[in-house]
Amino acid sequence: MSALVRTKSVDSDYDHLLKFIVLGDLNVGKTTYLYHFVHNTYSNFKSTVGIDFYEKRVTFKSNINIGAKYRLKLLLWDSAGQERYRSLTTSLFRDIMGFILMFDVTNESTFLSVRNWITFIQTHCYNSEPQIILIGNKIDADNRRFVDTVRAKDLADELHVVYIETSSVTGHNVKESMELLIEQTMNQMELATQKYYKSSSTIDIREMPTKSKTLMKKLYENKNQCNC
Ligand SMILES: Nc1nc2c(ncn2[C@@H]2O[C@H](COP(=O)(O)OP(=O)(O)O)[C@@H](O)[C@H]2O)c(=O)[nH]1
Ligand SMILES: [Mg+2]
Repeated sequence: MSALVRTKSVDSDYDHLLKFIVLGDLNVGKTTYLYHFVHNTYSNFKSTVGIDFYEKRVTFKSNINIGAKYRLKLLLWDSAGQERYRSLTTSLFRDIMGFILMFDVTNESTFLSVRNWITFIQTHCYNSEPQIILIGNKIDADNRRFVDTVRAKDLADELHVVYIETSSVTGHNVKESMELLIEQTMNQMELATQKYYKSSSTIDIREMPTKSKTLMKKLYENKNQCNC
């Protein structure tokens, strides 16, 4: 089963486990962004050494299974930047479902690295359609801005990813950008799950997301009743 349809065991206290990673050059604000999202406040960190992760629980209202609400456990991987992406452990990428690719709007070279990061993700990610959000961070430092919104948006369009501007200091769009990645990932996961069970002639209820079990069971029964 792909990472996208992997879900919790029956007794755990969440419905889905989502693994995201924040990538980008050194000092773009990755650690500050994650800290702000998890703790809802700003803290000035020292640069990350190696890779670490944060955990956060959120609830999510499904767009696909209308009325369904899921308890999500987010595992948010932080990473060191610079050219060290080459040495990032690629096995980590196996389960990553969503990527936050960050650059610093006050530092052009971090913007110019975005293409390299995209290539890196495409090369190492096991999911053929990874969910990626491009973030231009540090918009509070507007007087030092080097990369304007239009230019960043053009690149995002070309790369077929969503572009959002944030400030990890003020918290502007921090929650919103993470919520968008969650939504994109959950939509993709639920659609893949539906497709999987619709096309399956046999069904193993133990493999289903608990919250979707009743719904999927109904779907499967309807499918069996259908003559088409
Ligand atoms: N002005 C401003 N500074 C930021 C922002 N985000 C991070 N920083 C600062 O940029 C520096 C590097 O941040 P850090 O999170 O360690 O970057 P990382 O190497 O990508 O993890 C720190 O001094 C942060 O306080 C932001 O949104 N605005
Ligand atoms: Mg860091």
